[in-house]
Amino acid sequence: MKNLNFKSGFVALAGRTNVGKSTLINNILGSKILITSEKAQTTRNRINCIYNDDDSQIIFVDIPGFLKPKNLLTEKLNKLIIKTINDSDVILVLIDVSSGIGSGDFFIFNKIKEINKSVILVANKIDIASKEKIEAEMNKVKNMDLFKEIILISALKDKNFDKLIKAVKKYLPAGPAFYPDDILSDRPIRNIAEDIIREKLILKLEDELPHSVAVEISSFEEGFTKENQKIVRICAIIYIQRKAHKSIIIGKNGALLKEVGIKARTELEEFLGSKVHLELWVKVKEDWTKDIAALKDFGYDY
Ligand SMILES: Nc1nc2c(ncn2[C@@H]2O[C@H](COP(=O)(O)OP(=O)(O)OP(=O)(O)O)[C@@H](O)[C@H]2O)c(=O)[nH]1
Ligand SMILES: [Mg+2]
Repeated sequence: MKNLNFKSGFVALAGRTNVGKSTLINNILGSKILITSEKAQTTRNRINCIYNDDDSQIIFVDIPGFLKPKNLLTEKLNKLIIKTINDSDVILVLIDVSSGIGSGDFFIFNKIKEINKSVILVANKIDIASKEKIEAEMNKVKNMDLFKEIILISALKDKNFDKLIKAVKKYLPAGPAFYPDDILSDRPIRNIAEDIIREKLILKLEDELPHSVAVEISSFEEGFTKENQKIVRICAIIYIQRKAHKSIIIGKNGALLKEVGIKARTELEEFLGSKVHLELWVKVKEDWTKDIAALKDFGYDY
């Protein structure tokens, strides 16, 4: 029977880089569909992640964190953020209470003010912030009329998700589900695989390097081993923008690339539910973060 009280809509997650947007979505859905890291600019796409319960379908839209524009890539990513929040029904603005609310957060609040939507402030990382710190941070925002609600959570420790879902539902429009109820994300498997490899890579890299790698799967073939076991053979290319970075990515005697390969393969096997053979290549694409054709190739031109 049709449920006339059913609600459904798109909920964008805005916020600085590293505040825990992707971690929150993964843990609400109970499945690692998004990559996360303590480095900036981990998320580089807009990704719909689908939460279902008896009376709603909430499509959480993960997006990159707002970045200081410094090349074409960051400009494109910022554009994607604005477009996504404009297209959403509800906006969750995440802040990190442990590091505190700063000018980067206020910049985002001001951007969102220009858009007429229901906005919920989600104060994350309460597991590593003292009561006093949380109170001090909340004092900075409690008189702002931008937020319909303020919810304190820990994305990592699954704290207060019920309160958050309840708050989101209040502002979600009535209407039928957009997606079938048995899918978690609308992302092609290849993209997820590319991100899994990029995550393992950025976790090992320092400074600016994580921001200048891109991963592209050049072949993805399903087959069977001699023992008749399912196997996926994946060949991926890691693009860097300077020749000088090649030796860093490969590591001494190939050690770094090997470690990344093993970690990525293990997670890909879990994700794909089959054996995986993974081959990684490193190629230089000079200044690709400033090159429109390269951005298009990597799927970063929106
Ligand atoms: N202690 C603690 N750490 C958290 C929490 N939520 C996220 N983190 C950590 O914060 C880091 C950043 O998390 P992400 O989910 O990648 O952050 P993001 O906002 O998606 O970052 P971008 O994709 O770069 O915009 C990771 O190391 C997470 O483990 C939390 O509730 N508590
Ligand atoms: Mg992210």
